[in-house]
Order: sequence, then structure tokens, then C-alpha cells
Amino acid sequence: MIPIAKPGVMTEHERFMFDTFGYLVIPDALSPAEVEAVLAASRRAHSAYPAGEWRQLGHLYETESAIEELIDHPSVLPKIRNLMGDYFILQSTWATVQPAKTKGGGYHQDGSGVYEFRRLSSAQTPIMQLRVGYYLTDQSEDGMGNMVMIPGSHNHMTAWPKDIKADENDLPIRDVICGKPGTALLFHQGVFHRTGRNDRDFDRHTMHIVYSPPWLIPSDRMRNDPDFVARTTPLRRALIGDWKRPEEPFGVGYPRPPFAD
Ligand SMILES: O=C(O)CCC(=O)C(=O)O
Repeated sequence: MIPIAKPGVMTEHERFMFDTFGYLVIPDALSPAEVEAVLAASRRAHSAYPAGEWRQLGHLYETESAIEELIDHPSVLPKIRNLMGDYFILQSTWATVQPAKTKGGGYHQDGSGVYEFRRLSSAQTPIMQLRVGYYLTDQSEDGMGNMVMIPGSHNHMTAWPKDIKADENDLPIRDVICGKPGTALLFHQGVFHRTGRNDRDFDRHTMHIVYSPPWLIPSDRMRNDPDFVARTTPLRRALIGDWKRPEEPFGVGYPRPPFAD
């Protein structure tokens, strides 16, 4: 029971599965050449830090062109627009490494820990972040650092059972997301999820790209580099939040990002 989707436009079937499960799995979202380039960028960035630690590095798209390409990647962007409309920003980007032979992480919902998004509603929390995890290393079997999701857990406010322990006292409905390099996992921030264990003898790399409404602050950067803003495309400039508001704050909106359609 995998909510499998195809790259590109959101079909009605896909939208129904997204609303039901809270995520979609999109094989072949990236070509092998794109995977190779993003993986090389991720390895380059992490090589400046000690090996053997789980780590996320943000804001690399200004210096790594392969990561910049993911800002408005055609495999995923139409689905983001289907779910968020035309006004959203790139809130953050995280090149994530999980070392070989390491345990998984704990279940959580994404968002601001100090003011959790689930406080915004007594029923289903609205979409505040759409996250796309591009698998860069092989995760086609369990135990390769796969994401583990609890399907539909964004849809209610029942408290998370305190005694759940990953892989030990776990939920039988957990879904270990398997995928070859180039697979994308698109999910609602409210879905409980975690990093799965990595039993293999190679580090696992995933590139996470996070979109949010335009009034959330970016979380991987304090500012955009003016040189990057000047040289990137008009659409990417809009998506990184570099637009002028005619009136503060959002009184009469701001120009629609220059999508091709
Ligand atoms: O290890 C990973 O790639 C997933 C990390 C994660 O769950 C998160 O950043 O919210």
C-alpha cells in the first residue's frame, strides 16, 4: 500500500492519496545525472565536518548549482502548487547525512518546536510545510536509513503514545519508505515520521527541500546573498522570498511568482 505518484502534475488519484496518507512517493523524480550532481554537492559540504555524525546542512543552493535546480524542480513543483496555490516560499533546504551503521531517530512532526504547528488547530493542522526528501543514496530496502512514516497521522490530534520506541515497541502501521536514488518523498509536516536505522556500511544522503506559506520566516538562512539573488532566475528569486511588498505587511499582496503557466 504505497501512495505512488508520477513526476509532474498532481492527478486526482494522487491528491486523494496525499490527503489520506499525508505523503506521496515519487520514483524517478530525479535523473541519475541529477542524483549524482546533488550527491556530490552533499558529500562536498559534509566533508568539512567530522565523519560519523547525523547532520543537516542548510542554505547550500547559493553555492551548489545542482541544489539550486531543486528549488523549482518540474517533477515536484506542480504538486506543491496544487497543495499550496501560487503563493509560497522555499523555507529551507537541508543536505542530510546519516552515517553507516547507525540507529534511527525518534518520531516527530515537523515545524517549530517552540510553537508547534499543531497548536494552530484542534482538528487537522493545516499545511504549514511541504517537505520533499530526494533520496540520493540507495534506500530500496529496509535498513538503509529510509524515512519511516505513520500514514494518516496528520489527520487527527490524538496524543502520540509515549512508550513507542523505534523498531522495538513500534506501530505495525509504520511505513518504511523504500526507493532507489532519485525517488522523492513529498509529505505534510503533520505526519509523524522518523529517520530509519542504517545497517549498511555506507552513509545515507537525502536532500530535503521545504516549502511554506510566504509569511513564515526562512529557517536555513538569515538573508539571501545579493549576488545569488541577482544571478538566479526570476522564479527562483520569487521563491526564495526576494519580492517587494507594496504595502506592509501583505496588505495588498505581492506579485505572483512568474510561473510559466
Ligand atoms: O534523516 C532524515 O533524512 C530525516 C530527518 C527528519 O525527519 C527531519 O529533518 O525532520
